[in-house]
Amino acid sequence: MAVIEVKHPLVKHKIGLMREADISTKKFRELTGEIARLLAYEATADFPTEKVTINCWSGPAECDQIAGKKVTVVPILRAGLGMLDGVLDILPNAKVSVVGLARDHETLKPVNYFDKFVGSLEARTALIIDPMLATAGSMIATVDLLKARGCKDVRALVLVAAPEGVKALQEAHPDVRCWTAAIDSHLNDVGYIIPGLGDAGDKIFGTT
Ligand code: U5P
Repeated sequence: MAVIEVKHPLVKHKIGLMREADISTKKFRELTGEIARLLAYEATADFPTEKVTINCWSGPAECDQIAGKKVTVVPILRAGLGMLDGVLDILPNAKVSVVGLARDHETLKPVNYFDKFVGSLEARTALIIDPMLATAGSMIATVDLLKARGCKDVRALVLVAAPEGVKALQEAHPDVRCWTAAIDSHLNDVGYIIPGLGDAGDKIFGTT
């Protein structure tokens, strides 16, 4: 299953709150960050750990430590930036790579206008963040860019996915796992997710 719907009650509650039509920018931003944190928690559940001995107040103690997992978080500009702080809250040492993709409103296809990747991606887990998986064009293009640079472990976090995007991502990149807070009904004829959240970038940046 390449797209995993997180069914935790906190996630379901928070994504429901985000659907309110008259939600404030402040509330939308806060909930984006809170859900991003919970999705990152789920998406890192299989990270391997190793035993290390530390100097505890009571003497030497054996503890678990994440074993050599290096992460780069990859926000897709600009809406993905809204999820960045939440993910970095629980992965404070992660590097950040940035991909700028804009949607051509006529073709609905993503246009890559900027990217900046951290050093060696071969040894890193990439966690792509973008609030919406609609056609999945942006996500697929970002995975293409990461794989072309040698990244072997690519994961994604989105708030809401459309069935059309789920199918497209699975077909293009069956090895990529994507955690989502909801899988919605469908895409409308201009590529918005229904019921969805509207334009997530506009809501996070207060554009409208
Ligand atoms: N997008 C929304 N709301 C939608 C559908 C798409 O904000 O209902 C934006 C997101 O910002 C996301 C991009 O970055 O479009 C994903 O589109 P796509 O490439 O998956 O079609």
